[in-house]
Formats: sequence, structure tokens, C-alpha cells
Amino acid sequence: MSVAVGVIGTGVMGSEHVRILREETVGAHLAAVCDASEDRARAAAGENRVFTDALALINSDQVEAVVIAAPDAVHGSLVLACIETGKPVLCEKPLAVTTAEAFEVVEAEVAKGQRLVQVGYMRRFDPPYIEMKRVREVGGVGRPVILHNVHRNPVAPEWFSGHMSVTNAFVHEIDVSRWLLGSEMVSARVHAAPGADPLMITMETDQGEIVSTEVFMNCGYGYHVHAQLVGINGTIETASPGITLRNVSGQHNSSYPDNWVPRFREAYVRQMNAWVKAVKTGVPTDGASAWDGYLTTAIAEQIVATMAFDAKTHFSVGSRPAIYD
Ligand code: ISE
Repeated sequence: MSVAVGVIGTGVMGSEHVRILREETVGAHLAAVCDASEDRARAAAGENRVFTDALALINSDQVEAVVIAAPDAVHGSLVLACIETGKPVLCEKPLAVTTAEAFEVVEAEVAKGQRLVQVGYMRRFDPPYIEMKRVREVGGVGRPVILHNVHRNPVAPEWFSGHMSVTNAFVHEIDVSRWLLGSEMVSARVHAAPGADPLMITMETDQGEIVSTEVFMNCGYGYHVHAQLVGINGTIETASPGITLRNVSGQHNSSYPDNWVPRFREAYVRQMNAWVKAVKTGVPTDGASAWDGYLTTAIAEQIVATMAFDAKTHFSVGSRPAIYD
């Protein structure tokens, strides 16, 4: 049986999720689309049901599972509504914009006794990152000591404000570094003034690894995400930014995409298909759980709170409830 999915939000990511559900998902189909603008919702929905009220979509009996790609500020409340109705939800990152709200989501899931939430930290489904994790797990580069991350956007999205380079962009590195290393982040130091671009953030893990990340929201030249894992016996890193190399006019080169959608297209498709499989089987995927989403938001919030001081932040995050073991 095909799962009827409702998508909330039709911005860059909502439109891509709609496309993936229409063209590249096995076992599910697009059933409804919601956007505050009825015209935008209608344009994305095609023949499907249109909503302008997200709660109406979540409560609709024509929708069995929900994808949330609305603005960050409403993620937490919409996820809570999905848990209340008992509907599985794939929520774009971040899970919520405050630690308190993200923890409410964890508590709601624990109270329900059922894991209904997957958070869209899609790098966990990106083939280069998967290969790096596999190599780390089989000891291919020896004991990991450093993970270098680069996260550059050509220009910050127009909806960027405040500390979003941490709460909206760097959250990817918090999540993917935990997942890739199999370690927990214990402290951080930010080597730049609040609001500066680029930011340089170093974290330490509970296994003694160092994670360095440059977050550059206005690098000008293209969307560029790179990671290199340094082990005591070698290194492994993500390869070229493009999928082809060109020889032309005396040059050998590759090109950068404008944003994250082309770079992570395959990851988004794999993420959606894994989520649908989890919805059908009830077995959670390797995707980020509500606990992972909570941890990431909590760490980001603690980094932001101490950014103005040139000091190390030691994270305090509490302990993981058993349903996330
Ligand atoms: C954006 O919101 C994303 O999620 C992208 O994956 C990230 O690379 C970008 O920096 C964010 O602004």
C-alpha cells in the first residue's frame, strides 16, 4: 500500500520534496500540499489537495504521514501536532529553534512510546559521507583524530537572520560529525566575533577528536561542502564538488552548484525512500531521530549563547531516553 504524504511548505526544500515524492519515491505518493500562499500551494500540488493551514493538513484523514519544510520557527509546533495525531513526520532541520521546544518533542515521543519523528539531516544519506563512515568503522584510516569541515554558501539565503549560520547551517556539521565519528561533542570554541562571516568553530569530542568547521555564508563562488577525516594512518575526504570534470579552453575544471539541492540531490532521494520504508515497517532508519535533533539544537543554542566571549563552551545536554537506544 502506498503511503499518502502531505508536504507543508513550498520553498526550496518543500518543492524538492514534492518533486521527489512525485518522481523518485517507492511506496508513497504526494497526497496534499500546504503553503500560507494558496497560489504557491496550488502550483506545487497539481491535482492533489491544497491547504493553507498546516494543522488542517496534519489532521486530514487523507494524509497518513507528513513532511515539514516550513520556516524553521514553526518546525517544533508542527512536529508536536504530528505526534499528537500519531502521524510519522519527516521534519526539515532544525527540529526546533529552541532547546526547550526540541526537548518537548522528545518528551512527547517518549510519552507516546513510539518513534514518529525523523529530522532531515540528509548528509547521513549522502554517498560520500556514507563511504567515509564505512571506512572509519573498518579502521581504514586508523583511529580518527581530526575532522575538518568546510560549509560555504555563495550568498546567505534572503531569509537568513541573527545567528542562523550556527542554528541553520552549522547544525549540519554538529549532526554529521556525531554520526560520522560515532562520538559525542563535548565542547566548542568559536574563533570569530558574533555575526562575522566566515565563522571558525572547533569542537572536541568525548573520544578526544577535534572537529574544525568553517562556516562561510557569503563565499561568492558557489555552494561548497567538504569534509576530510584524518586518522592516525591516513585520511579520507569527500571528492570533487561537481559530478563531472571539463577540459576546455586550456583548463581542466569542475563547477559548483548554486545551492545545496543539486549537491545533495541523491541524499534527499535516499532520505525520503528510507523514511517511507521506516513508516511502512515501523523500523527507524539511520536518519536523525528526535533525540539527535534535540541534541543538535541544544549544542547550537549553547554555542550561540557564549559566542560573544572568547571561551570554551562545555555542553550540557542531559541523557538519552531508552527509546532512542
Ligand atoms: C540551508 O538551510 C541548508 O539546510 C543547507 O543544507 C545548508 O548547507 C545551508 O547552509 C543552509 O542555509
